[in-house]
Amino acid sequence: MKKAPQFLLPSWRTLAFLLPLAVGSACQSNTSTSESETTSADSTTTASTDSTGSKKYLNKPLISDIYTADPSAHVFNGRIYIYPSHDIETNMPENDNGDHFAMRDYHILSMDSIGGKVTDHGVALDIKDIPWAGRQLWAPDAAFKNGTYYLYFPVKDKQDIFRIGVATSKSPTGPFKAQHKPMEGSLSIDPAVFTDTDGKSYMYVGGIWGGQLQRWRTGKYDGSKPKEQEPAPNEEAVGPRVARLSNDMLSFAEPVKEVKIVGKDGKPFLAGDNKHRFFEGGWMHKYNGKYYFSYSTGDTHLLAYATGDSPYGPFTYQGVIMNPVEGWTTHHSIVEVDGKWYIFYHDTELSGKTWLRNVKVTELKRKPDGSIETINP
Ligand code: FUB
Repeated sequence: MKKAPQFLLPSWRTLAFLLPLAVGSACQSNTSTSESETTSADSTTTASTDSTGSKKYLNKPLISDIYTADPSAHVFNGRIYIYPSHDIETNMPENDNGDHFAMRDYHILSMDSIGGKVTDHGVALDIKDIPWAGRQLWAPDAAFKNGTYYLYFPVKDKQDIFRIGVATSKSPTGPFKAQHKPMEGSLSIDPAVFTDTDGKSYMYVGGIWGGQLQRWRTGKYDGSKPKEQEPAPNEEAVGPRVARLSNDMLSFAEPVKEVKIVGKDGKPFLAGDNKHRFFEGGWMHKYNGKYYFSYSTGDTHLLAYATGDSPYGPFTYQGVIMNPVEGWTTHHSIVEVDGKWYIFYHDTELSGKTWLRNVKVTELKRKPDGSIETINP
């Protein structure tokens, strides 16, 4: 995740004006706002405004006393738990590597129902208690198995390489104790753990640009020429990775594999197709026996989804779940609560700053064929 480098700006600006035309006709039943717009100055997106010039948002932030982002939501024992990033102001320069996202701990939020009171359970894991960590605690996820809660987190190690760590607790809200080393074979950012109906758990990971996934194209980390490692626009895009987790949930049971996301023509997306290709923030949910892999398109600021018949894919692109939120990044999770489906997401309503975000939730609606209605946030 990072700001768009200068050489991408012209095509992004063009896309920003075409986007509303491209996606605006999608069915929208919960759309009190019109599409977000892109500022030409910095390629972040801004909320739409009403006739008085006030910004309009579909939902309010869930909490406002701290900044939170990248919400991974789960229902454990009938209560909703949100595992977000905890955004802070560190005055780091805003740059292409996302150095301005210099988070140092996690707070877990919970609520007994959608719309209910949100509790902030305080610090659940601090970077100073992760022996191998260097900097930048980014988007986490969580899982529960065999009486233990697992918190999965990306952080740069002391060599400045993003790895995935795991920490455990007997409580969904922590405190969590980190393992002494990162997960062997782990890479990049944005872990999302999905447990299938047969009890097997899988982790999806990855993010390009500041998330470093392109540096692993040869199978080994190569940070020597980060820009050149990105595929050319006419080459196949870099895909997210997946691996089944071991029964103890602390390691991978197999080598990580690349996930293929293909168009309706069955062909993988090209790196230059930035309205469709994977960028970061993957999430898996299962609905009516189908696997729904959703993700951020990064520099086009969309949440998109693709479906398949196996947790490994391939996944065929289906459409846009959410149009751009205010801010550069967009990140989400999808969870069923009491028979309805919800999407947790973030924007920058409280601060107006791309690195100080706030989490939100809204209902996710589907058509009878299982396709997801596009949300205008
Ligand atoms: O919060 C830091 C990064 O921003 C996340 O890892 C990305 O998904 C993006 O939301």
